[in-house]
Amino acid sequence: MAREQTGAAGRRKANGAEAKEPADGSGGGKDELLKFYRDMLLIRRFEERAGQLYGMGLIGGFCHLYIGQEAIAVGVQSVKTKGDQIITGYREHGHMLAAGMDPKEVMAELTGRASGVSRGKGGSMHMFSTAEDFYGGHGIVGAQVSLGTGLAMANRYRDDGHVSFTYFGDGAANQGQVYESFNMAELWSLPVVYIIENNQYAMGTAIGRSSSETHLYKRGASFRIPGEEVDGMDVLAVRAAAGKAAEHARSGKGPYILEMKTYRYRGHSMSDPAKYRTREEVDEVRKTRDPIDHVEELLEKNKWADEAALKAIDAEVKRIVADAAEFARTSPEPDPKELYTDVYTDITQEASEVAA
Ligand SMILES: Cc1ncc(C[n+]2csc(CCOP(=O)(O)OP(=O)(O)O)c2C)c(N)n1
Ligand SMILES: [Mg+2]
Repeated sequence: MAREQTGAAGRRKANGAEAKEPADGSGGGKDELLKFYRDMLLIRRFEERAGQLYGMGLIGGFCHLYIGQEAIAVGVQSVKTKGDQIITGYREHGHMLAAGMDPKEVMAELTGRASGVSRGKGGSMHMFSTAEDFYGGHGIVGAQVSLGTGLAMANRYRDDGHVSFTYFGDGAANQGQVYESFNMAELWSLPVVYIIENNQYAMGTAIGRSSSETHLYKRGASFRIPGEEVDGMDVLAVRAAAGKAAEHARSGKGPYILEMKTYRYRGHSMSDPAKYRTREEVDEVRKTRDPIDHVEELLEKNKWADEAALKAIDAEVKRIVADAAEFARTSPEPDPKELYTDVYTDITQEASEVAA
């Protein structure tokens, strides 16, 4: 198939071994694996199309693609229950699709249309949907970590059993507010799972050039927060680790850190000189560690899907993405009056509701 990897055979050859069996207790039954496959493929195809629309000048501003990292959002959010919150940075399209948001609304937000999830006013980096428990979409590196910790504090205050899934990158892991948040989260046993998407680079800076401790799962040690390194290219490993971490947080034991080892195939954003890594490095990961190839192998090995079945899923996904792109291209732009909506919350209204 013509997506950004060379096919399951390439991975098997490069590894010199058969694909792993689903690990005990991590799920990986037929239906679940097919769903993971479809959900990851949807993200990849969506992102490929977003890249094309950007090239055609239909998307303005910044745009950061999630290609290569699909197993993380899909695996983590498979353990989410309704009411658990998701919050992340600007590389966010995949998290929204994995949250079940309508690809049409996400694509229309990218093209700045009124039918976009943030009514065309947020763009790629600032999408938001409390209906889907999605709290952004943040352009300030690391800021979502404090906000996600605040969401967990609200959960604790309401004692509602919900968990905040707070994602951030390897670059964000060096921000000061992350550690203030860690301290409070452990001190008050807040139900938050910190998911560090370590894709090895912060813009053009390799992690080894900017971090004295590159094993980011250890970063909570001085706050007594447990941490674990996870193969972020293996959706079953992600799902298993996320399930364990969420259970820890939900049962009142406080925060948990998951360092997901992953890789982004595309540039940091749509303009990236790509001088900081070699073509061979990128190709090697695509060939040997691709998260979609991995599930494809498992499905074929277990005889849960043959080539025709996988092609049918791809065709369905492509249709969804084509419809989303068409919707995003043809929907009207927001009315200029929208400049004045959603700017402030009407606190007088809220206060009168509380009083009543
Ligand atoms: C506070 C702040 N500093 C710097 C930037 C510029 N900036 C945007 S993305 C980025 C790199 C972040 O890398 P990482 O956290 O690894 O996330 P990734 O892009 O790899 O997903 C930087 C430095 C910013 N947006 N906010
Ligand atoms: Mg990074």
